[in-house]
Amino acid sequence: MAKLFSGIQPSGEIHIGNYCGAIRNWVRLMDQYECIFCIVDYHALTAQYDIPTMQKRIHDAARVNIACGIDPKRAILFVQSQVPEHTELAWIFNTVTPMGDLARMTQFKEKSKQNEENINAGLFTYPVLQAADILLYKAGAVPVGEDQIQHIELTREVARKFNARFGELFPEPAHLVPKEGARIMGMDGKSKMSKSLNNYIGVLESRDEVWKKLAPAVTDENRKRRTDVGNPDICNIYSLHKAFSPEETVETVNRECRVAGIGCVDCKKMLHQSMMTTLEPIQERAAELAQQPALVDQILEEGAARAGAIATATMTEVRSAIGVR
Ligand code: AQP
Repeated sequence: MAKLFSGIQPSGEIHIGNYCGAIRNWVRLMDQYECIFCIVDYHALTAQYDIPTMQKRIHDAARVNIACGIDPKRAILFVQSQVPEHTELAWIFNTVTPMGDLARMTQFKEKSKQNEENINAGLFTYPVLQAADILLYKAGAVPVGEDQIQHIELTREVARKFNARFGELFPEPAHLVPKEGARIMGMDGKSKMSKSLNNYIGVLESRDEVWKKLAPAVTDENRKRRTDVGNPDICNIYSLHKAFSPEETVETVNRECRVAGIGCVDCKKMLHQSMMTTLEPIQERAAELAQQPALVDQILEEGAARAGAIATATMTEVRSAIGVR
């Protein structure tokens, strides 16, 4: 079975963008690939973070992933910092990665603008560590949201550069992007939903909390009154319907919005229902797991041991290929 790798940062609450763009797809792909999922805590070091609560965020990220359907019997789930080969391989990859390629990365440019006071070298070489995460397991597939496509392209470039210099060792992994939900926007409809931008709906938020965020959310801004017709094609709420609602509801919304048959509030109420139908079962499982913290720890420990075995084998090959012991 081909290998698949993907990761998520413990940089805050897991939101519906992470769920639609990544985790939901991970769950669907578990039977088709040998799956390796990682809480990438070293990546989260590139932004300012609260040190005392880091372990809680890591644990919560794992818990939410399991609650979303990641099955530790069918997939490896572990924490990046527990397998030190990630950073070891990243250093070696640094030596084959052109600075110019890194400087072109959209995420680096955006995050540099957001954090002018903390443009660190780790933010710049973030995609190199990501290439190491993926290639350490020789993964052929990487399910991600749209924002990460550029980084996976760079991973392929790193694999090519390494293979050309040291011999054919790594595959060139493909990115797998979902048909719907690959780029969930924040409630302003303008910026990507992000943990760090605080414009998100968290997977664990209650019915009331979700409604408080949906109610004022921006829709088609040309639709000023209830009687005006709307254009779903430019409405974030319609995009969210496509990610959460059954086909029948998506069709109704598409049709009725265009003739002012439904208003934006009606449309948001329908979306709210669809979202909670997806989120509430996850929330129930997450609440159960919150009562069993030792179980989550054990899953992560076993995951790190399994991931570590693969990582050790790859690094033996890498060291030999580059001429060190
Ligand atoms: N808005 C989004 N729509 C679709 N997919 C998304 N992903 C993130 N945001 C969206 C996907 O979620 C996976 C994990 O992302 P991450 O935690 O590694 O980092 P990120 O992409 O930087 O996510 P955030 O929420 O924006 O985090 P912060 O604010 O901490 O930087 C990835 O597959 C990503 O594509």
